[in-house]
Amino acid sequence: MAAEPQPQLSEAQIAVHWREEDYYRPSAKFVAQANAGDPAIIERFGEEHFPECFREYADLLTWDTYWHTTLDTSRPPFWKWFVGGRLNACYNCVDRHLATSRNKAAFIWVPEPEDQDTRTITYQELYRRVNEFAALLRGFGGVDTGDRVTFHLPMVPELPVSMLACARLGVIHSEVFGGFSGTACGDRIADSGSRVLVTMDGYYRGGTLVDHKAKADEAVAAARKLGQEVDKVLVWRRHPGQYASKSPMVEGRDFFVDEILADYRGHSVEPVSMPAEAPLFLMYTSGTTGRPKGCQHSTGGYLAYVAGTSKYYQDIHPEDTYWCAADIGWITGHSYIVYGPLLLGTTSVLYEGVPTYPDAGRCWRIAERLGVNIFHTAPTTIRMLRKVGPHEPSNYDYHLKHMTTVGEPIEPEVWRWYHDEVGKGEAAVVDTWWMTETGGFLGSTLPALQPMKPGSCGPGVLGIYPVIYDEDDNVVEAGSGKAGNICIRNPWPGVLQTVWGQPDRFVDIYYRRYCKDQDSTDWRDWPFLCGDGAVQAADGYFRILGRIDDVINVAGHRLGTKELESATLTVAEVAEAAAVPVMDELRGRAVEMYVALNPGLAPGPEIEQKVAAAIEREIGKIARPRNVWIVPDMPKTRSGKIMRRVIAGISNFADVGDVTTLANPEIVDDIRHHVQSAK
Ligand code: 6R9
Repeated sequence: MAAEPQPQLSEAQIAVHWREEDYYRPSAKFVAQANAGDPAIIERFGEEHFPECFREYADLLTWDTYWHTTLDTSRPPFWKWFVGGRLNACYNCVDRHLATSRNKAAFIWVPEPEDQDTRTITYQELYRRVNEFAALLRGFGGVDTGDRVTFHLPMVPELPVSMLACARLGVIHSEVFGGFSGTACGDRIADSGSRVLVTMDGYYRGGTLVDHKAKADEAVAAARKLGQEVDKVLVWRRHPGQYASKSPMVEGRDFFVDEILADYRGHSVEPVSMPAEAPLFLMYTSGTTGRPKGCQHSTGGYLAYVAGTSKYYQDIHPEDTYWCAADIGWITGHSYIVYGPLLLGTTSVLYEGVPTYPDAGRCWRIAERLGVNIFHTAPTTIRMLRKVGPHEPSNYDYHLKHMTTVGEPIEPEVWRWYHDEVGKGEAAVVDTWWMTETGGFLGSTLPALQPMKPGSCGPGVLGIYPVIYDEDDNVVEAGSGKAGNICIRNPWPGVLQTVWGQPDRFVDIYYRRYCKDQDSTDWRDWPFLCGDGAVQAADGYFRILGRIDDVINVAGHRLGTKELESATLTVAEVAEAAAVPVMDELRGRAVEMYVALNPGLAPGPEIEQKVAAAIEREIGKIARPRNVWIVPDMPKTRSGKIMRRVIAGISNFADVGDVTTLANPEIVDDIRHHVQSAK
């Protein structure tokens, strides 16, 4: 197998200059009620207590069999947590709350459009629905423990129901973000080897009922091309009894879940007791090369980690009304909409729609009406809300004790708006830095114990010991003002177990760069490469500078430049393609595509349209480029590599850096003239 190219920090990332921000402190009222209010917790998770400190997280779960070994490091970096332990994820999220909270809301679903009633799903109802769907999956779907099932579902209660039903059976779920295209879904079906696809006929987005089932047909066809047959497509209906899609149901393959469920009414399924190390789910994400990778998360370690971080960093108590306005199709939704909050037995808001539809007050009306007291969202949403309604929150009577941000660096100015306007100056804010691979938070502040600093996520979270290395493997000291590659020195229970089906790639991507000794079974020799550039201030707080690999983070979604370029190359006229990020006021980054055409073809708007359409088809609307630039040639090194750094410089009106190593330096001015005069 070809070695994974190792990412490099860009020059712009190495030379960072910024002003240190002032600290903010939470209110005495918040501190008094916080789950982590005693500084002794920081001592308990000190390095000298590793790995046993994580027992405190695992003790938040109910185990069928207690584990005998907290951490097994015998086969690095395939760490094993809580070895010997057995448990069931669904039992922990649902069944165990019935004794005390049977009729408490697990989810309050807020559908679109706004005039539709909210729906409360109690723990009892969740239990019933999960059992029935688990019985259907086993009986009708023919799936069993260890099989994979792919979901392509939007923000509806049927998504957590489907996840928990799989978890009950020990079936590995793989949810593909509903906004991704059918083709993208098909790739993931094939990679995971799923024979069952669970989808929905339609869902509401910005007030209209979107036809979603059509994507299932594309997904099945795309999977077939890659050699994977889908036997059954299970279609939930947004309005049971009515079909919201124009796509025909395929006889013998497609089934309406609401019809089949009639045979499983009242059925229950024993939760399957799984080893702690059994995979719970796959979550695909983009990386430097090739196809998206299926990050495999464990049952025991992952659940312990999300329970602990939800309790101490999200400060979730069972009596809270918690709203994470992210999508479940993103790791944030798995960890901090579904598993973490349910493990703690709280009430969560699940929102189908767009935060700014029909107007800038929608979120604040929901918060007011439902009494939301914890709010979690991404900088891209915060920027959007600020733009459309900077003073809107003050029109509503809601009070948040705690707020979170995740997914991208947040500009201090935007952070302050979030704190002052959305939080009304009353809420503690945590900036949580982490990634799909890590299961839960890596860097943040304990809200009652560590002050907030706009623009910085904070120190490593409990039990996480980060380190920054430079390109020559030296440790970059805190307070040096230098940036480097941020790594985590130790294993932790939430870290991915492997890349599904590609263990060598897993080792290569995350551990090869800074491994000190490949033969060592000492975890200290195996730092985990996070993939971000970062700087550590003298106070120990980290400021994250963005991805160092070829990933463009658009509104919190990781898009691989390779995937964008492959999609572009499906257009027959295109000879070469390069994707670069440009600054975008709302979405953080947007994509611009540069394409060179096959000889003899003339540029024109039809080709630009075709490129945009191809990207939308292969990846999804989220990836649609802001501009498609048709250029006579790409700037290339003498070895033929396209110099994206140069193109990105042009797109952003920035310095393109040194071009002396280019094989065709004259092209730079040509492209600059063409692009900058058109912008
Ligand atoms: C959870 C999630 C991961 C990448 C990550 C980093 C960026 C996430 C951040 C942040 C600055 C934060 N990122 N949280 N950057 N501050 N608080 O986002 O997972 O979709 O895999 O993205 O997002 O660059 O490497 P994922």
